[in-house]
Amino acid sequence: PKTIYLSEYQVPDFLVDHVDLRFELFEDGARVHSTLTVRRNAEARGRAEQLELNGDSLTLESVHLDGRELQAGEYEDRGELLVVPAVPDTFELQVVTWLQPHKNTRLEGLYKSSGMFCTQCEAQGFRCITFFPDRPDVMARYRTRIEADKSAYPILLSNGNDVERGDLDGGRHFVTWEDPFPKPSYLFALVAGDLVEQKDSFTTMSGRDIDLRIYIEPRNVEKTAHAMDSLKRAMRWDEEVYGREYDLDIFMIVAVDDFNMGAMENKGLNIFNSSCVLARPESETDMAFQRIESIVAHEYFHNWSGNRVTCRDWFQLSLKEGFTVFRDSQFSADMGSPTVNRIENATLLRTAQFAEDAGPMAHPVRPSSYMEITNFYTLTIYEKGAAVVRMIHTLLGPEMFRQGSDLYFGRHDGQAVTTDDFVKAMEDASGRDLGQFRLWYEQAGTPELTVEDEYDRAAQVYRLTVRQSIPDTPGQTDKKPQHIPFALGLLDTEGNDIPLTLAGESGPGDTTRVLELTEREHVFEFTGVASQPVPSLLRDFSAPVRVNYPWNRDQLMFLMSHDSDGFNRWDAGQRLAVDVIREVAGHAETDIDPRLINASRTLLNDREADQALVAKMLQLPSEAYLIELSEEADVQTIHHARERVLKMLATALRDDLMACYQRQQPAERYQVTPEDVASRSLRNMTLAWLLDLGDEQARDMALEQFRSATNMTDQSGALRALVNSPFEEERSHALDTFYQQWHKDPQVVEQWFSIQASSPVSGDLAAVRRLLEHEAFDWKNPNKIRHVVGAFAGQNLVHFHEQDGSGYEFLADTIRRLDDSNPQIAARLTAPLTRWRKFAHVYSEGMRKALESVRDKDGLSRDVYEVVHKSLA
Ligand code: DPP
Ligand code: ZN
Repeated sequence: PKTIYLSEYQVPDFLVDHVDLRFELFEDGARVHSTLTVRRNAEARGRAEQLELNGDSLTLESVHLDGRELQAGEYEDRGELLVVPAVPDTFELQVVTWLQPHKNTRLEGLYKSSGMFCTQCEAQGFRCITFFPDRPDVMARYRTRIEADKSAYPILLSNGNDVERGDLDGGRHFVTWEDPFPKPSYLFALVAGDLVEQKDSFTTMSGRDIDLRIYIEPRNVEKTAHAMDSLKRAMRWDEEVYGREYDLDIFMIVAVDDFNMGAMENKGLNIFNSSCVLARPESETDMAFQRIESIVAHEYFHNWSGNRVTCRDWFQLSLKEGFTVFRDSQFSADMGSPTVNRIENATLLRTAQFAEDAGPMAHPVRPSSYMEITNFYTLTIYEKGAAVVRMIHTLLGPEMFRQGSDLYFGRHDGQAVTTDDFVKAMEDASGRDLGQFRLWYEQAGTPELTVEDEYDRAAQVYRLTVRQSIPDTPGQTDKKPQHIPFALGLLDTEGNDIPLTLAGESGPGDTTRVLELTEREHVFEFTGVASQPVPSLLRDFSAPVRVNYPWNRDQLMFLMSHDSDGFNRWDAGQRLAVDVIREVAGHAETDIDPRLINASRTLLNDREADQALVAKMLQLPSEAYLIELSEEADVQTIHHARERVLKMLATALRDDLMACYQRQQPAERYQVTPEDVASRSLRNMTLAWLLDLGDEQARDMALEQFRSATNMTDQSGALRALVNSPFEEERSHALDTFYQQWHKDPQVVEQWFSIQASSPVSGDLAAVRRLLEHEAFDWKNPNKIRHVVGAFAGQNLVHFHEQDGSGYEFLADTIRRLDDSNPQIAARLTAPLTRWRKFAHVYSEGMRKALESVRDKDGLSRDVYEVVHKSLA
């Protein structure tokens, strides 16, 4: 496979102004008639004579140039490229292709899922539909006519507004859609199926009425209300916070069961993985409700940050994804608990993105090369990209940031632009110099801050020395220091914030200050500090960096109870727990520090504190995070140390846990408020801890909760606790009952799969193999694969990392098997193996061998090839 470089970017030789598509859909295939209005790009004049169009897996039937059919020899079909050697400056090109959507298991381009036709074109799926300059800087207006059997496919959808419909011979019908906004081909979409329509409406800030529709299979009619509400909230929020109004008269969402990603922001016709849009309290958990709210918002927000202003090339992917994730997380924070939202974002970054940034696939937020672009839909592009936008927001402040975003949208509406254009708009609006800040887009790797302090009692001066360094990553060494907003506060002996005054400043300043780090080393002197303070560093996780400072356990306890910054209260607790787990790791006789027990007891009994934060603070750091923090991770030791701390805590706190459980009575009516979510989370966490002990009273409580639950959060919470308990009989009985109750609902069955595949108690490899044989498992459905194989390799670390290497071999087999049918999913599943260098030798050897066995497969896809070769390099 070929590597593509950002430095080789050239403007397109030809532009397409208009695309006219006609789809004839049949059971055994689809014929696509495409008519392109093409002109030579003035900016590329003098370069190419010939027209080159991308294609992938297409059967070409005919080519017409300005109405004349081209003969063999007048064009060349090279499979991935259609070349027409001699073309005039402007012309009309008509191409007819034949596809087989029912055989499309890659789920890119046009395919069938549960009897409906649907599309996925990002990043390069449009070329699986017809020959086209399939790159985001070619923006055209589309008119799409869909023809299909009327009874099997009564609903025919595409982007824009429906302008014409009618009946055809042979029981067929057609609908024509016209999208007035020029768009890149990756935003094209088509759906045809026997779907039910749920309608609502929204009045925009300028008083226009928008028709909102969600299309689902009939069995899902009860599951759309939450997505519809989320959509309306997102539409209102984007008007209020960003001044962005929806532009078409109709906005549609379609739910699809087989989907490689979470969802897709196609213009006016968003297509969603069912698991990211459908929910009702009885069958979906709080987590699903929250995920849906944020993804519906995310895709909607793309209408401006992505569709109206799009990416020039795929190296700029974070232009739309980083910004849109930032927007959706601002939205979620406004809808729920901002602190919890911050904790969740930071957790994802610190466990998964930091690991990616330290691994063989590390890349900058704006990569400089790739082989297969679908491998770059990463946590770095999305989450670190969002953190970078958040830092601009922090540096500029909300008002300037809004002026910057207004300028960006106004200046680039209808254009395909770069991350640099985004930063430039922020600079121009604010007058700030973000020159050095741009390194965040160019340099990979997680910056590390090492902080030292010194207190001069006589002078009442507190001196803080901050050094930054950025580790080497593949292809990048000796990095320049970055511009880092470093928010901090200082706590006095009472636990109050000290107003901060830097040397040379007059008068006391704010209690949280954002220091700007730009050099390798800074010394900050705070004056008028009356006693030795405890520093609260990187408040609200103001930058995606690691911070090293030698807090002792008493200081961490102090921060846990006094820090005015909720995020750092939580983080202090995490640091304390990490420290305690590390202390007992490999030492079976060591008792755990009573301070951790006391801190947890205080939290469990604290009814005044924000319960959402309490629920988060009680969770021990995950195994994945502990691995990320280790030099040479020993998974088994980490797992057993964490388990032992959990058991000792649960033993010491049994009565407090019982009391806390009893206090969390289910609400009358299910609501996804931060308070109710926190209460259910506490309820299920305390239950899980107690069951982990093998407590019989807790077992009965779990059985009762399982039987009487009126929502899925409580029912699956009880099921999970039982599955992870030593009570074998109750476990298998609960699993059977649950399956009988829910086997008709694929989304619940996914939960049932993942609870088993991720169980550190019962989810060993043999159990996982049995799940693959289960009647409900389907190798063609990405969600099923993710919930069994993905859950096992990604969450069930103790079993995946069995020292005999069986877990690795199993994953390698799975990747080889999926490489032919769905390379995107195969490449995604490879991620856990790519981190092999992070692990102790007993693990890393087996992981490397497994990667090699994938590498040696014949006909490896470009997707998997890139991941495996980079990992072994
Ligand atoms: N562009 C999609 C999203 O992140 C992913 N395909 O919204
Ligand atoms: Zn997105």
